[in-house]
Amino acid sequence: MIAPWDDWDHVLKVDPDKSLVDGETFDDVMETGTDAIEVGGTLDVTAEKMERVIDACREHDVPLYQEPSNPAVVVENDALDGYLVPVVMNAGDPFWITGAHKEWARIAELDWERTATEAYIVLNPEASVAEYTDADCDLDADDVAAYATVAERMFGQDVVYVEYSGMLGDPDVVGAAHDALEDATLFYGGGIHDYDDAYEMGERADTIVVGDLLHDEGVDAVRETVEGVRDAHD
Ligand code: 1GP
Repeated sequence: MIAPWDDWDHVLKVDPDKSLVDGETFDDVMETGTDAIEVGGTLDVTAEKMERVIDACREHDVPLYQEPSNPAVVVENDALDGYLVPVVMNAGDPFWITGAHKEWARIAELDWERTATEAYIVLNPEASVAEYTDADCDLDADDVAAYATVAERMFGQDVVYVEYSGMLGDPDVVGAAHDALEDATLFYGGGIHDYDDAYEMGERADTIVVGDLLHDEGVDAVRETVEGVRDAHD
């Protein structure tokens, strides 16, 4: 089966809790050339803030996904193409593997047609995602490759996400995760700031995810990362 992300080189993650650079609008964001927008962020994100971003993006053709960090912030909005729900493979707290998901499944009728999961491997111990999931980040390339295999072969995950949120990761680790996968799509996210970072990680991952750069530097910088990954994949 062809999944939408099979064709994505670049995903832009918009944090509803952070503002855009002065003078930039969501119209500018949608014209960066990114293949998809993921609206998601930390635990402080509220459903209201999510809705505000989704509504600002709705007039455009760029696929729009919500990445809910917990069940309380899930929004139903017809502008969304779907939900990408994180599952953290190396979480120390099982709440982030099945617990949050169980709470969600019992309170809501999930829209399964539009719901998929991302198997995160969280690798920056300084990142808030590592802290609140109590992730074991002390992993070498072999460990990460093994987690990628477990995600795909045992848990049937179609997206494996090597997450260094806030720092540029080790390209060898990203490459090891990629080599371990048969068909699953490898997302890489963390610390991509420019063309060269995007090119380097794009040589190893199927899809790169850019986050803070949008809020810190703006749309021109994001556009460069789109070019970087596209050139790496050419
Ligand atoms: C965060 O992987 C994304 O979930 C992107 O990371 O914010 O460091 O670009 P950055």
